[in-house]
Amino acid sequence: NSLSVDQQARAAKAYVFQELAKSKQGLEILQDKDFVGRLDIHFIKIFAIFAELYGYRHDCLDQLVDLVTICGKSWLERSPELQKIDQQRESDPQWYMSNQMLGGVCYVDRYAKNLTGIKERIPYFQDLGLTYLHLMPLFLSPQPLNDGGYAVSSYREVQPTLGSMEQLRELASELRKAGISLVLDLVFNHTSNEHRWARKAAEGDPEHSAMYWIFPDRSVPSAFEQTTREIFPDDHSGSFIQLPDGRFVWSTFHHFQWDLNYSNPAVFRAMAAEMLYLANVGVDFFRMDAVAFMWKQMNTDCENLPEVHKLLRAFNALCRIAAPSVLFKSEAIVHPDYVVQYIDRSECQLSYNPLQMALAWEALATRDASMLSQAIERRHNIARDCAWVNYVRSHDDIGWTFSDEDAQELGRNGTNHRKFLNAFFVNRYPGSFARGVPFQDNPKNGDCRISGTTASLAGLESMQDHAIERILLLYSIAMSTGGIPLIYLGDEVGQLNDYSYINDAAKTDDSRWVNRAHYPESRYAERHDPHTIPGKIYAGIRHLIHLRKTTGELAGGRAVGFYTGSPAILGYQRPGPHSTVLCLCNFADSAQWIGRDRFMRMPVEAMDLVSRYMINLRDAGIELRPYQFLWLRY
Ligand code: OTU
Repeated sequence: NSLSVDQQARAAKAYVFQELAKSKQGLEILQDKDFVGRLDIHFIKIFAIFAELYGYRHDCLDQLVDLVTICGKSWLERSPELQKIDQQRESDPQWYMSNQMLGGVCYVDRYAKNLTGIKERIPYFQDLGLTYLHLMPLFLSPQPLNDGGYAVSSYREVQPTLGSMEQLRELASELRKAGISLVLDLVFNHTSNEHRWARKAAEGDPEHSAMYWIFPDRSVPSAFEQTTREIFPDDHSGSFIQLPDGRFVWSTFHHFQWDLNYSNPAVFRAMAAEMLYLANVGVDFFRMDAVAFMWKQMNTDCENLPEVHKLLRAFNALCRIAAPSVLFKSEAIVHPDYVVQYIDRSECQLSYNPLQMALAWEALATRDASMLSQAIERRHNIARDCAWVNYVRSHDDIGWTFSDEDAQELGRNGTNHRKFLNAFFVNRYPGSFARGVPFQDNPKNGDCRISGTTASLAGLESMQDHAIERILLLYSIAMSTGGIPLIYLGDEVGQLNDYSYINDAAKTDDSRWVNRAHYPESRYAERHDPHTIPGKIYAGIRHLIHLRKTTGELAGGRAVGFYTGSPAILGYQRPGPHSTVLCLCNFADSAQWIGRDRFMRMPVEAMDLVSRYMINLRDAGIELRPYQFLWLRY
């Protein structure tokens, strides 16, 4: 106890090494210089976290021995191809900050039927310019209810209708050859009720019961529920569901998704093994699903607790040792103060940018970019060498996760404003162009979120003027604020809402399926015809991609605000080493002016990269057409 963490870590490492040396495999691990070198650097982090979370347990050190063994085995099994990538990326650690980066995301079954179909689409992905492909969860899961794959029954088996693990491995390698990184979900917070661990727990096996939060009666669950939030109230109220044997199990999301109990080090160890297994299949980025919920503590809301960060840091350190090129993307769709807490080189290097996403839609609804502008100035710049993943739409709902305090400063009441936004996006507000669908409308507390595709929310479904311009405006922002832009595939041809989910018993209660449409064959077929709507959108998106990839200033993540003096016009600057790009976006459906005084101390003229025209900044100011955006280099 009187020893420093450093000294304790050294003693612990000596113990771990001594235990490893007892087996043939352990000796083999210890002989791998690269591995031991990285272990030397990162062991202390893992040890310190283990000691904090699990130090009270008599078996803490033996758990560590097991963990290091898992890491060592995994490293020895890592293919030469992946080890080469590890090396390359270690010598270029900021590779993902490049303006060449461009993401795409799709469902395997809906977009391409199966893994073979995805492989056949690689030429399209390459042609589009993707360097990052997120495939929605493709693991074995219960049928037909599986939350779009987020109820995982085995992290080591692909859902048979999609293909096999061998095919996934092959796909990862084909993608790599095409310059595309593979992104897969690590559904860390829960497993399905059909996972082997869950089945054993349901049978009453004590060791497996201890992997979940299972209680014999309602007393502890009810105490927890005093302070937890209902996430999917349409599925069940509260945070627990009852098992057939009368016990209660924690399930934050659906009743078939059971939360793992990370206060048990066996769970940490088991999930570490699953993670490293997938890393060796060839995953480049793990999308860390629903991280906010991974730790529970009585009398708290059980979201974003400090222990979650410790867990993520420990998992990250394991990758640094056993799969050094693998990086994490945080999926925390929560209050912006919490979102940033996950972003750190030693935690999650990437993070979704839910605030920018939601506020871009907010600005379209209000024709006022003040909140978005405030967010870019105040909340955009993040930890060094970390990147936002900027998206317009995802497979999920839109939650209005802005900070009430930020809104208040601009004279908006958060609660009322969310009510307005929900009404606007489900077309219950006069003049709305949006055709969204409510998600998890909770009458108990007034919570509600919005489902719908980019095109339907932007006015294409209701055939309103400017729909295409609105789509391109939002994508222009995702492409240029810094970090990695992510295209929800189908958006590039104006995918509309798909209401067929209503007739499917397994989907009808989850409106997010409206924005999880099948591959829009006919729209893709029209994409090269500039007279069609898909053709116009596609050409616009292609142009944006080209601009992004040829504009060096867009690399990295730093953005600087720019006050335009017009609430409808958003301004932000992307400084490069030699020149700066000033982006201006008009959110109004009428022309808007920026006065010449806003451009004082700037050059007289600047090139608009979007139109290739020289624009005079100082004569009379600038007029922007409805929904026009300019990228001015000066
Ligand atoms: C994620 O989203 C996934 O993106 C969803 O598709 C899953 O249903 C869910 O986890 C469970 O696996 O509530 O509405 O950040 O907002 O993690 C989406 C907290 C969700 C949650 C987020 C979750």
